[in-house]
Amino acid sequence: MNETNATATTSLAALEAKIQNKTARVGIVGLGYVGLPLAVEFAKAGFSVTGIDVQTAKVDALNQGSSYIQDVPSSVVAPLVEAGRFQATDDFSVIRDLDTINICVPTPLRKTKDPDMSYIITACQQIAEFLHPGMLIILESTTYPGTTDELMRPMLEKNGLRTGEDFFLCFSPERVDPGNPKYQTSNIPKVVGGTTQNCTHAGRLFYQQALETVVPVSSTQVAEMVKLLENTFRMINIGLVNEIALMCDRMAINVWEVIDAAATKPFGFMPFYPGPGLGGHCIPIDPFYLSWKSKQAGIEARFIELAGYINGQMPHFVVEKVQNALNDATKPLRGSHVHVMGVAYKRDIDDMRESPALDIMHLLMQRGATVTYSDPFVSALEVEPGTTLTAQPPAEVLSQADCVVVITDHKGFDYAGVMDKAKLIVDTRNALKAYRSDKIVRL
Ligand code: SAJ
Repeated sequence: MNETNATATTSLAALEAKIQNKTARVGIVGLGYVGLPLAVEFAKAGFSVTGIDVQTAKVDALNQGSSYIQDVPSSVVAPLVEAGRFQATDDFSVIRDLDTINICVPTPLRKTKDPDMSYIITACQQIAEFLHPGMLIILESTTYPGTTDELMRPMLEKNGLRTGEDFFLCFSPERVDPGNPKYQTSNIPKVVGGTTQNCTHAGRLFYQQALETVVPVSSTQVAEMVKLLENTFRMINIGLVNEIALMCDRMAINVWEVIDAAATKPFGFMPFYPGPGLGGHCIPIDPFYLSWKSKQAGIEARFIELAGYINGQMPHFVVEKVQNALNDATKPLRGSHVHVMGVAYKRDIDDMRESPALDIMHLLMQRGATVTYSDPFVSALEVEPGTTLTAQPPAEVLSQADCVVVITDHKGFDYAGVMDKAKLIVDTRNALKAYRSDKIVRL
């Protein structure tokens, strides 16, 4: 065995032993909706876990046993902190004493729809400073195929350490679905692919200590692409069903009835539903990481671009529905009071990122409407720079509004009360499916 292989064998064997006897000191960079649940799973599995985040408020809260992530209650965090299993810090130098690092930082889009890699680059620069032989580094942030091997690897090798020999490098897509009562970090199958076979082996062994199912793949690029396929699949199918809704609107066909009937097909079909637009931090964004990279490879991602266009048109379509519904009641939109029910990007959560409600409310105000809203999860929002609205209880507003628009169909809303008090309703989510009335205008 030559020296290189000997080094790899020694480093891998040492890392394997630490992982298997749970003495490996685990580090998680980025303590958001992905990083914190992952940190807790490894702490619960018996590892000593150090969370690293640049936001000191998060660090302080966690060290006091207080969680800010809906799916990770403080009652779970506090005992782990007290037992010394979990601690948080904003000091990256702790990495010199850690054995594994998962990077769970944001990967947003720039205004130009190009990937914003700044968070990954900053994290890598910090890790490279303290990287030492025997470490396992795993990127979990959703990104374009090639990021791990083409961008991260050279940065981590800058001090001479070799990937797959001195340290081990993998990509593993995060599949966290915030608020999902059935699937949480521990029981969602975990795909992992390494730069080399040794890397994949180390990544697989690592996740097997804390998660129920691990799915090894042959490279980091395959693992990166898996995530993009999953979320592009959703975005394009949502775009398709939104286009079907536009067709049905023109042909006076109830698209919701069409979808429900199509969904009775026991194979070869999966229902998606039209809506007011595409929100969230994954679905509207991840596919553009793929289209950006495929363009570089010389292939135009036309499905992604088209679906992005259609989904982006839905807020305008909703505003047209409101304007036409008021017009049919001989009321101009300008000067009318429009009340929005639900502003979060999807039901029963408090997340406003990329929420289509913001676009719709902005457009309504631009056309002269007075806009109010109700949302039990969102107490206030800045609909335009300098214009902040606060949530109002539906009972106080429904009968005053000229038109009520259901944008997000939170389960907790009193839809019977909406039916009883509202003069006119535009329902973008089929939340009033059980009601028949001329005052309901459906998407
Ligand atoms: N939406 C529709 N019609 C649909 C489904 C969704 O208009 O049929 C809209 C939603 O209202 C929302 C946006 O699309 O504005 C995204 O909704 P989503 O259900 O995809 O929820 P997300 O953004 O929380 O997506 C996450 C993703 N999880 C990860 O990336 C790890 C996604 O892969 C999951 O499939 C999704 O949760 C889920 O199934 O809940």
